[in-house]
Amino acid sequence: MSLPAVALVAAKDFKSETKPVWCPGCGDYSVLTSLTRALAQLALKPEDVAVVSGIGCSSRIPAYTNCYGFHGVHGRALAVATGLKVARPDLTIIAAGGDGDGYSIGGNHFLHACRRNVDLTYLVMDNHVYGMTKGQPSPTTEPDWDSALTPGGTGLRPFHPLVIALASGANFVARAFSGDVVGTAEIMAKAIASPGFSFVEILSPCVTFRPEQRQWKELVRPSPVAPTDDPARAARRIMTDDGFNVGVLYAGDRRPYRPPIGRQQRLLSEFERRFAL
Ligand SMILES: Cc1ncc(C[n+]2csc(CCOP(=O)(O)OP(=O)(O)O)c2C)c(N)n1
Ligand code: SF4
Repeated sequence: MSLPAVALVAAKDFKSETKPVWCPGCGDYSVLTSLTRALAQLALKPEDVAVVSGIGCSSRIPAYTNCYGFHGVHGRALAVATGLKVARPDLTIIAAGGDGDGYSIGGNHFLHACRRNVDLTYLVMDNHVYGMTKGQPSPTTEPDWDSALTPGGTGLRPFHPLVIALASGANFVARAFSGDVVGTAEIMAKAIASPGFSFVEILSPCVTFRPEQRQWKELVRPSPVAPTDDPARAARRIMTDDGFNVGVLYAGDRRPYRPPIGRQQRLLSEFERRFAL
């Protein structure tokens, strides 16, 4: 049997030489490993992929890959990722970050990225806390989480990212657990391969500020049902599970939004003439 002319890229080839500065035991290490496995599984090459992030511990991820990377400003990963995909449709775009970055300061961008359904994949490493800035509650923090910064808890109802993504128009919605490296890689590969906006919420423990999240490994289980393409059924399932069912929960068939590029360029002088008083 003859060997392929070009060697296939292995997962390790997607890792950069930059050593992560995450705390020992942080779930984000495993997310990085799953991402590199998924990209290798899809037979992509590092130069085919751009990883775009905001700010936070989890948002450091682009630097740890060998792909094109953009470590931007807090909450704006999806704005950059959307623009990049529109300008460079040939690239596979991964936007990544934390629950604070994506659901708090970036919450509005999250809604509209789902609605636009541009072909990209959004990975949120959700640890229900702002890790980088030392443990403030995030939109997904439980209302009774007692901490030095929020004695007695916030008392606020948590944001429900999966159902919000579904209601806003995301075409692929999944939940994963960082501790299951192989399962998370498979979910990521499906998300990347699915056309349109794919959202993967990854439970990724912050062992420093939420050490109790180490127990998540006892709580997660594979979703007992196959993915559905019926948004109403998906919404009912997601609203009624306990947050620990892992797998692809919704796979739709909305056509991705692909605005034309290069055809509608106008000269600045044309606009100036139109707005002249
Ligand atoms: C405009 C702006 N506001 C606030 C901050 C401070 N800040 C940096 S990271 C962060 C939250 C990070 O939390 P999350 O996205 O959940 O990521 P994690 O560190 O938990 O991975 C905040 C509030 C900032 N860098 N920029
Ligand atoms: S503070 Fe939390 S989220 Fe940040 S690197 Fe440490 S364990 Fe991970």
